[in-house]
Amino acid sequence: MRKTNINELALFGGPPIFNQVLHVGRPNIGNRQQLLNRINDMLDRRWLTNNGPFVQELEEKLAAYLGVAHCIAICNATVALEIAARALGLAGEVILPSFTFVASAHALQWQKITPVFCDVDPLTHNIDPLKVESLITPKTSGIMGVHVWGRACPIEALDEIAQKHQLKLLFDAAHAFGSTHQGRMIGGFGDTEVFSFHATKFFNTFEGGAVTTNNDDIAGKIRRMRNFGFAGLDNVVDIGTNGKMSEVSAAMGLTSLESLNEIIGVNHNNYLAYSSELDGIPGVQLIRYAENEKNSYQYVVLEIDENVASISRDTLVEILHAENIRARRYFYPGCHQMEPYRSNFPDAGRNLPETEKLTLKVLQLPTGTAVREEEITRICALIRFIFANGTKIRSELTLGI
Ligand code: T4K
Repeated sequence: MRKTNINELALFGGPPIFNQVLHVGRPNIGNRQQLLNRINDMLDRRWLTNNGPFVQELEEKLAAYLGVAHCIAICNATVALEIAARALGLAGEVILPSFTFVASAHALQWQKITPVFCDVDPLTHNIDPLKVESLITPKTSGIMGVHVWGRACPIEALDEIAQKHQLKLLFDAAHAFGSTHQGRMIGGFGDTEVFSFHATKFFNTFEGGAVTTNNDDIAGKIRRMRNFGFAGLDNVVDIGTNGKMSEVSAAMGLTSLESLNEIIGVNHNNYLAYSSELDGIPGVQLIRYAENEKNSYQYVVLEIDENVASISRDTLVEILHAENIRARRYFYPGCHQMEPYRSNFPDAGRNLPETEKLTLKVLQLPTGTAVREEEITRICALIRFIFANGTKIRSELTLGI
């Protein structure tokens, strides 16, 4: 049902446009029978975890797909970041953007490494390399770039700074599985890169992640650290943790991999539908992915300029939630506004003006194989209706207070 009057909006008491909630991050499920077959094999083998055959097969296939020498599967990306940081010997301070999921900062802080937040380029949403150098101190040991929305962050510029100051360079590539940078797959840049295969990512292993690297020594360390530091049956050579991926997760990964192109195709079509149907709304922009690079299109991101658009991002989110469209506000409010960083660095916001603006502008819309094109058409028609009636909606909200 299309809304023709603002009183029909669910926020004002009308029925929601969808009966069931549409989520951002609804998991993509590959071929169910293939997955069940693999789980049967796994049960027959009675090999459930600890570097089992599915994990090894997944690692080989991922390394080949990414064109990288080593891929080490881990139980999730947060632990993978922790292990990568430790394997690289990071300590003291590490520079990273505040505009990222809080796991990027927590993975450092968890090991008593201080995250130093850098501002972003408002055009790319990625770390601004021009602002990195001024944050380097004698305590800095590394830089963590984040490929936000799967769009490569400024790899060459960060690499140049890292080399000049002898810093380690790692990338949080949680969003960037399947993305390229100048035609090369993300995964082989810097000292290490870290992927997330969480259920909400377009390619998932239920929970999971991986570290990739072309460096044999680092790969060896990460393999040991993932398994308590064991270098042989009874020989522990280093501090380690339990970062192992289970066989059932790897079975899901192998199955997801078989549907990878199909899932990316659906995401791409969804992205194109959103782009054309939301085109031309004043103050509203869908972020664009370069056509000459690969991307998974798993994030449909709207940027709303409150000075031009008829309503704010937060009002739009409130209206959409009432209609059962669970749009998200990644990454609001920015890591520096979350604990313990907010208390540790109360003045951080002063150096992060672009981050602070960006966190108030962006939202993500549902996509993936769980969303039908007809649903996207209805979401877009609703969004157009909301912006066309923004002034009336605002005054109705003010009157209702
Ligand atoms: N670095 C970056 C840049 C990241 O974005 C992330 C994770 C990481 C590192 C760490 O990766 P992992 O350690 O997680 O591997 C979600 C995800 O949990 C998180 O993985 C992701 N980034 C982040 C951007 O989003 P939440 O707290 O928003 O998740 P949640 O539970 O609200 O789920 C999101 C939506 O998905 C909900 O609307 C419901 C839906 N959903 C979720 C699950 C798990 C389903 O429909 N089915 C499901 O099974 O963090």
